[in-house]
Amino acid sequence: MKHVIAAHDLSGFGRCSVTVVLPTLAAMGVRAYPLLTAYLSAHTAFPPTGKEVFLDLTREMSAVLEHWQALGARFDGFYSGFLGSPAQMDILTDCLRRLRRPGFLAMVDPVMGDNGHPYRTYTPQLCARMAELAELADVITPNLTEAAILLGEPYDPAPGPRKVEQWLRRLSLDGRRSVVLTGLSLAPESLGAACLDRETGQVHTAQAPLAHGRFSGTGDLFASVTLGRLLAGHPLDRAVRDAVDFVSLATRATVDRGGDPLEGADFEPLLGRLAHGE
Ligand code: PXL
Repeated sequence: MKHVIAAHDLSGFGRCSVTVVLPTLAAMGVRAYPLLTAYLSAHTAFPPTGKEVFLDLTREMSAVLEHWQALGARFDGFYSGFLGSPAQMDILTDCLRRLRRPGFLAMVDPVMGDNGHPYRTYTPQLCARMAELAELADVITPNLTEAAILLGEPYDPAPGPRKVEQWLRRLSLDGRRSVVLTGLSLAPESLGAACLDRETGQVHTAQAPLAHGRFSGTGDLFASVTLGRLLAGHPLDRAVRDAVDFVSLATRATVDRGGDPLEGADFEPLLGRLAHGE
């Protein structure tokens, strides 16, 4: 069994981050150790009410890592997502530098925004530090908004194949890291991803039927499935294909039962399919 540090927030309302990451990786035979960045009463895409709880856990993160070190923990991978403060980037950068060894897999999902806008809690300073953390990753999984922020380019909701390939190559930092560009629609009524595998230098795309609605947490679901497959030894294109298919399945199931996309996708009843490699 692979052991992975999962640095994400815990949001009470709305499925995203650890409430998605832990069950998904568990279903794929990966043991994820939650290193909580923040506790939120609800994820940040809910309409503001003035009653939001945001508990920043930056101080606790260092102490947690020290405790794990004292317990002699050994990790095969690292996966970070939503981060709550610039200081967290320092802690995680330091942690990654210490943990990296041959065979170690570091995935940074540079969670910063969606639909052309940064999330409410993401300042320009936080975005700049996220880019620094992402430089240490073996694989990054930005959506189109995050890719534009990382590259300092204007947001483009519908880039064509040539631009996608250019962006993938630039985001790979000369082939030092693999890149998965998510939330990419290459044909009407379809949604998926494109990836550049640093092992082969090749670009692949994957598309699946689109479910209408702005779903929360699907980036976390997508990255978790991709990571689970990579840790099982599958190549990046297969991992991305499976992630695209699974997110499509879960979001369409949610639409079919009339679920609220803000609450996230109903992925839990489908997790058995991941376990069997379907
Ligand atoms: O799914 C990304 C994410 C994670 N955590 C929190 C969020 C979001 C996106 O809105 O608000 C708290």
